[in-house]
Amino acid sequence: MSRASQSRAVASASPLRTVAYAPPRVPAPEVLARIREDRVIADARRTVRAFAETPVAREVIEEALRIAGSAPSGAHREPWHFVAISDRDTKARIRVAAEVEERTFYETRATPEWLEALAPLGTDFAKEHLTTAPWLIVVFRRDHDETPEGPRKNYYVNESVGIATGFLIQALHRAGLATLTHTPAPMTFLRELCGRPKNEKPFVLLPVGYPAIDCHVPDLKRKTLEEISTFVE
Ligand code: IYR
Repeated sequence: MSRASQSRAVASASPLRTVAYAPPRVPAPEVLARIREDRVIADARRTVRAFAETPVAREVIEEALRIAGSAPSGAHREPWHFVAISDRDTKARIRVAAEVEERTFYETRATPEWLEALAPLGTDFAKEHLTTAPWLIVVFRRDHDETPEGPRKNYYVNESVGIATGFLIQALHRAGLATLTHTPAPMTFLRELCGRPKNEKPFVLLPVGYPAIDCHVPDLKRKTLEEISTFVE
């Protein structure tokens, strides 16, 4: 298709109906206090590897997934799907499959440099959290959608699904729940275990629950604002 006929095709697509958007303004004197409050909450979040078995209501997970689904996405394609698992057998099967992959990662696939980077975290192939956490959320990415007219490509899928996952992690944290951003590699086994179609690829696996009573986390320091930002004013 020539450029001219391409732009004609675009021009003929009907524009989206618009609606007024006027969210309530935070009064100016309150803006800083509000964002600081949020920052303190966000800063208290820690990735957790030891979960309590305490149940978490399905409705809580549903609300968190609605928040994740509110993320911006390329061309508003919403190229994600979330599988939330509390079923014990399914969690056990995921654990077995993940540990097989992780064992080969730690024993053969990881480079010495990577193992050195992980050493301070003390991680190994054993993934107990996959069976102790009350929920596992598997985030899938859709590089294309299957439509009655055939496959339809999605755009900025990595960015979109990454942002949605960030929303999800932060929403769960604000509800007092901990997550682990877990990426067993390769994760292909998750598609089959979750019964998802071929156009979906596992993006990340998040165990979700309350931290175990005796949960400890590494005493990490975050980079300072000066280290992570530059202002051009
Ligand atoms: N997927 C492995 C290894 C791992 C990799 C990174 I990067 C981490 O921050 C933590 C672990 C595992 O889950 O053990």
